[in-house]
Amino acid sequence: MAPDSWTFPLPRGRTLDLDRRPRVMGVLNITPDSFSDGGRWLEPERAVEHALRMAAEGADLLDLGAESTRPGGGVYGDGAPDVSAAEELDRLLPVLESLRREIDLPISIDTRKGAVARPALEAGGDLINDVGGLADLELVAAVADADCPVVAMHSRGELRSMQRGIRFDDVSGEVTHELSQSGRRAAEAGVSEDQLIYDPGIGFGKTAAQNLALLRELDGLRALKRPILLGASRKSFISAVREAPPHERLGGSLAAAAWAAQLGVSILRVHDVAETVQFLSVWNAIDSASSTRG
Ligand code: HH2
Repeated sequence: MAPDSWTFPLPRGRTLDLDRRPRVMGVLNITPDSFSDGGRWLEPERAVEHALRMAAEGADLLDLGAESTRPGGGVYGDGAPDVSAAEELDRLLPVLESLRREIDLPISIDTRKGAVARPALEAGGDLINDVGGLADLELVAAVADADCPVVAMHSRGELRSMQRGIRFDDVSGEVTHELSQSGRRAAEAGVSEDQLIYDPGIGFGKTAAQNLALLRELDGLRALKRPILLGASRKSFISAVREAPPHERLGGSLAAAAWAAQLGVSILRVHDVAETVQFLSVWNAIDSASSTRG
């Protein structure tokens, strides 16, 4: 197999095939308070409808989250309140179960808790997306037992205060190093390296300037030799460059997507699926167009 392509086995004999061309992961926030679309998809029928729309628009996988993780100490005040595992499951499971009956797309579960990850994998989830960077050993054990892919996202400190007192001397180098440490800890708990997808964690414990530097130096994460997922969609660093509310950050989100595509990111986690799919289709078509020069 080419060194820059990866095949992840999924339940029911399916696979998730990744390479250095971005796949599109559509975000479904089943929450009352997500930073860009809180409350829009809290009702299960509306959530399922929105997920099916993203699938029809060309999403390659879906990411279902039932807890907002907007960080505290910066633009989001105290950040998102804690949500119990029981409440997360109450929001998540009806949507997950009904989607699983309707579509075959890989479904990722965006959670920091093993107590959510395990039942969600049993109810039809295919992979875990952990913004906690594999800190919860119960989550790591659930991933090891299910032998499923897992996204390990970089963050530092507690969600409630991580936007305070931030310091990096070399943001890309430090993020890469800390991600490799998360991978090593997970390996000690039985997760194989083949299960890992890494994410630099744009907006989590980083200033706007550090987010921009991290994007610029994203190819430093290639040292991890694993696929990279990027979640830059609608994030506040876009507004630090040119002020706009979250639902008016499509242009900035696509700029980040273009940059990531150029650097070989494997998955883009986005809110605006149709626009990102169109953008990537044209980007790929230009990239592979035949030259008419003699
Ligand atoms: N960002 C958010 C949530 N989950 N997962 C990964 N792997 N990478 C990210 O960058 C990432 C993520 C935050 O975005 P959103 O889900 O729209 O907001 P909220 O956390 O407020 O629900």
